[in-house]
Amino acid sequence: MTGFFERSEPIRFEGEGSRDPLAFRHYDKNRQVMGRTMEEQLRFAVCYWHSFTWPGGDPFGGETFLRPWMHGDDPLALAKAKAETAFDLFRVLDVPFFTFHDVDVAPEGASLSESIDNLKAITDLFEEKMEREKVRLLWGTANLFSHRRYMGGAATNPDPDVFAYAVGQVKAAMDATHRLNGENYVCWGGREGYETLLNTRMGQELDQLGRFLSMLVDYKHKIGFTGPILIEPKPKEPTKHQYDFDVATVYGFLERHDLTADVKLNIEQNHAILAGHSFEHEVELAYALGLFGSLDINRGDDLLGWDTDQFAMNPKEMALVFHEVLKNGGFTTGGLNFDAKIRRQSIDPDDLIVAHVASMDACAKALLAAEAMLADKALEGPLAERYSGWDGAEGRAILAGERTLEEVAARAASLDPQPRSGRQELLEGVVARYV
Ligand code: XLS
Ligand code: NI
Ligand code: NI
Repeated sequence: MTGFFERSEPIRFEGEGSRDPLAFRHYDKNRQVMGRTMEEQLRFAVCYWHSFTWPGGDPFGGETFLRPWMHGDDPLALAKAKAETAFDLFRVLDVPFFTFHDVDVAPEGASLSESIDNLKAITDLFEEKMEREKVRLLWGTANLFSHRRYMGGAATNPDPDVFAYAVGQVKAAMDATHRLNGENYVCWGGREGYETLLNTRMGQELDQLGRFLSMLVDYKHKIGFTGPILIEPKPKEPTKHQYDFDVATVYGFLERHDLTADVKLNIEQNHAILAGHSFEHEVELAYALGLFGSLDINRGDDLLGWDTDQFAMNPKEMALVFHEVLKNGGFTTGGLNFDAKIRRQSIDPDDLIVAHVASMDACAKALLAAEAMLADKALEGPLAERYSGWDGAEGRAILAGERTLEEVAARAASLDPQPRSGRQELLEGVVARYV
């Protein structure tokens, strides 16, 4: 332990009566939920960037956190100190996974090859620490948006040399993820979008993005990386228009480039809201299109129109999402990544622990509500009844493509269908009973 956190023992489950902010009231990792332990169902991951790399700045003021590993002359030594603290947190939270961008964990060097060497040094360290702490990598990714070279995009940059640099970086991040047995590899579009159409060839940029992703898929097969690549849709921020706008848009893009077998989606709550959808909408659509992969768990502020990345504390919304995930058999390679940051004023080391504990508990509570709703068929029952007509011979024949327009029209002549209530308030009441 580095001593950054006062506490070194793992947080324990104490049950609902506990008032200790450093104890779990719902997250009982060994409890069985639909055939798996809670730990296996939720697959929590701590993210490196918000918890260890973000200094607490906002557009109007700088750093508030003053973390010891952010100040000093030897960047690689600082990166190692940061890793020590990160693994301290993983142990205290007793989470099974973590996630990172290349630049979160290793300093950028003066050249690409120096950056790659730094990443290798940290990968060595991670390998040892992961073995000792029994923490696994949910996914790795490359930061292709912070450095000024990427201000006009990475894969969608007008300059093919920037595209090449991004390829160099993404290859190294994929190699590191593969070496650490990462279960997925994530591509968030970063600055793949535009500020103004006046300087943008949209069609060309989309073709570049397609090439980039296709090359990455080929490479993944070449090195034997078996996990999926996950695109993370987001409609805006930092660019005015991000190409990976939402689930539906990415679906079209993947279909066009024939990538749906290898590329799935990492869906984030705050991004869903920014796109004008609900979190559960994006999750349900991803399942419906066969693209569900993993979740970035956080929440936006209802009154602010940007990606505030607050810790998820909203059991009702999450219960509906987990209802969908459990209904579909639970996560495969995916999990719940805390893409969430504590607020700028939360400057105490314990704030970092408390935030994760509270959110893990809110997720656990939501998971149990989802389990109960499924066990009682509280939503599935009414849904089955509402669509039961389609289970009949005629409904099935239409869906199977066995009826022509004329045949269906002919049958309509003898019908007089009666409207039936959608029962929305009844169903809202049902959900309210479970959460
Ligand atoms: C930013 C994204 C980012 C990705 C990883 O809005 O959520 O944090 O999850 O690049
Ligand atoms: Ni995210
Ligand atoms: Ni985000």
